[in-house]
Amino acid sequence: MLKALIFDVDGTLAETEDLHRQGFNRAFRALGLPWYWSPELYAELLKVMGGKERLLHYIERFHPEEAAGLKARMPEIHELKTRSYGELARSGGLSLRPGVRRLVEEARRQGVRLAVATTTSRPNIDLLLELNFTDGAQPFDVIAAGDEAAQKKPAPDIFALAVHRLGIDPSEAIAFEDSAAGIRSALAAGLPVLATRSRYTRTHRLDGAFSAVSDLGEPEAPHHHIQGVTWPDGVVTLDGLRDWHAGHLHGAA
Ligand code: XBP
Ligand code: MG
Repeated sequence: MLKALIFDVDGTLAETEDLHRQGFNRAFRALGLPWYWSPELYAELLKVMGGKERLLHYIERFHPEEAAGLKARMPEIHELKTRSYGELARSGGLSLRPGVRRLVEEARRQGVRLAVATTTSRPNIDLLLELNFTDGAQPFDVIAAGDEAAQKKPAPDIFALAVHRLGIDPSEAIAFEDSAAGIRSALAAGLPVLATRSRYTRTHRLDGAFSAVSDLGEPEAPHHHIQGVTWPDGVVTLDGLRDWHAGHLHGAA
C-alpha cells in the first residue's frame, strides 16, 4: 500500500537552484572574493551535491594554490550565502513547481504521509515552506535535510533517514527527484522514483526513474512526458500513483 510521498527540494518542490547560484555570488562579492559562478559553470558544479561540498570542489579545482587559506573561510562563505539566499527568496518569492501543491493537498486529504529528503540546509526548507504554506500548517510530516546525512546524495543516507522517520518500508513510498544524483540516492534507499526534470537538470540522464516528466502537471497545464510510465491528461495524480504503485508492488508494472 502507498503510505508516503518523499520529495526532494531543490529543483523538485521549487526551482531554487538559480537563487542558490545568486546567493553564492552575493557572498563572494561581499567577502571580496573575485569569483563569479555563471549559470553554465553552476550547472557543471551542480554535479557536486551540497553547497559546502560544491564550494570546496570549486576551490580545489579552480584555486588549488590558495586552497588552504580559502578552506578556513568556507563556513563564513557558506553562512553568508545561506543568508543571501534567504534574502533573495523573500524578495523574489519562491513558488512551488506545477502540480506540487495539488498533489500535496491530495495526499493530505487522503491520509498519505509527506516527507522531504534534501541535500540543502534546513533553513532553506523552512523558508520555502514558510513562503508557500502561509496558513502555518506546513504539510510535511518528516523533514530530513542537509548535514543530517553523513553522506550527501547520491548516497542513500538522506532518503533512508526520511523512510526511517516515517516508520515505513521503502516499498511503501514513492520518491520525487529532479537530478541524476537524486535519483541514484532514492534508488539506493530502495525507493521507486518519479523524476520531474528541472532547469538545471536538462542534460541529466534520468535512468532508473520509473517515470520522467517535465513537471507534475496541472489539468489546465499538462506536463511533457519524457520517459517511462505515462499519466492520463499529462497530470500526475495521487490515484494514478496509487494504481502504479499497486501494480509495481505485485510486479505487474
Ligand atoms: C540541492 C543541493 C543543495 C543546494 C544548495 O539539494 O545540492 O546543496 O544546491 O543548498 P536537493 P546548500 O536537490 O537535494 O534539494 O548550499 O544549503 O547545500
Ligand atoms: Mg534536487
